Amino acid sequence: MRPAGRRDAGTLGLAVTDLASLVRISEEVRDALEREVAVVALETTLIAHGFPAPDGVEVGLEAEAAVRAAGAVPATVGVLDGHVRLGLGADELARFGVDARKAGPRDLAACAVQGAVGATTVGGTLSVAGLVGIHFLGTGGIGGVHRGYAARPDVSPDLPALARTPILVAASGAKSLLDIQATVELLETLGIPVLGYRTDTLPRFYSAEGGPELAHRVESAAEAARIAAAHWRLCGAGLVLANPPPESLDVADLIEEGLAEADARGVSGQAVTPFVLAFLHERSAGRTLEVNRKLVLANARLAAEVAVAFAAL
Ligand code: PSU
Ligand code: MN
Repeated sequence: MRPAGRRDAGTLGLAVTDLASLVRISEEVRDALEREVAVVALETTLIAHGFPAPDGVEVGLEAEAAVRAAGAVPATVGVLDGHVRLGLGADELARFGVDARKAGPRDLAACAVQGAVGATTVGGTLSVAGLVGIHFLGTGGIGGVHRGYAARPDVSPDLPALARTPILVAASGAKSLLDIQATVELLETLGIPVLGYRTDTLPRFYSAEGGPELAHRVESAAEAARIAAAHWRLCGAGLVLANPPPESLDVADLIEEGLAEADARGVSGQAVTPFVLAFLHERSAGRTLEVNRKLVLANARLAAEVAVAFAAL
């Protein structure tokens, strides 16, 4: 096979970008998609960079178990051995360590062609899941608008990915270190509904209270599924189902400190989140880690419940 991307007159590179050779779907996920049963996509950035090793891999496996317990099939997404993959085995999950590249939508192709391990963010996972018609994703928190965006427009590609992909994402709001109000504004601009799951305000990741008011509240997974179905029928794309963390922790001051420390050390761009999360985990003596783990599992379970309710519509 010629190197991907090289083209000659006749083919314009089409042969080497054949979808089936680029995207590999596990047998379990393929079977679930064919039978139209509930499938929930899970990301790998939080496995590789959201938790210190080996916790990340454990959380990934527990999230898969939570999806199964709710009656859905997990499709963990990542880039491995030259392929964009949906559905990973335990040995494969274990390869998403700290050396994995963080893979947003812009990074998928380069990771695949270069044979790198690509840990997909919410945005990267949405891009891949959308390709095969998966409609649900569970994660910790989505990316959004970073603080200080007026000086440097650091806005997560998770938002434009949500704006173009018809997938409901269950999350405990946005990442804790963001400008939450600006993130809510941009979600509205992009036409992305945020449904509070039994809450009137957007959860602030580690803490359930104190976030901005939401326009919409739902009381059940079935209600969320019906709104998602109607949204897609009306040609809408992504939605966020905002699920308060099962256990609430106020770490606003520590986040300020972590961001200042990142700035002082010249950490920027994609490296900021992993840096600040590690800082929080360390300075809270592991308490942020515990809450983070619990909310990831709760969101995986909720995404699965909505997927199951949607399949029954
Ligand atoms: N929230 C967390 N931990 C994480 C992330 C979010 O608490 O590791 C990851 C998710 O994968 C999310 C990504 O999609 O960070 C967004 O990163 P960025 O802002 O660079 O797009
Ligand atoms: Mn960014």
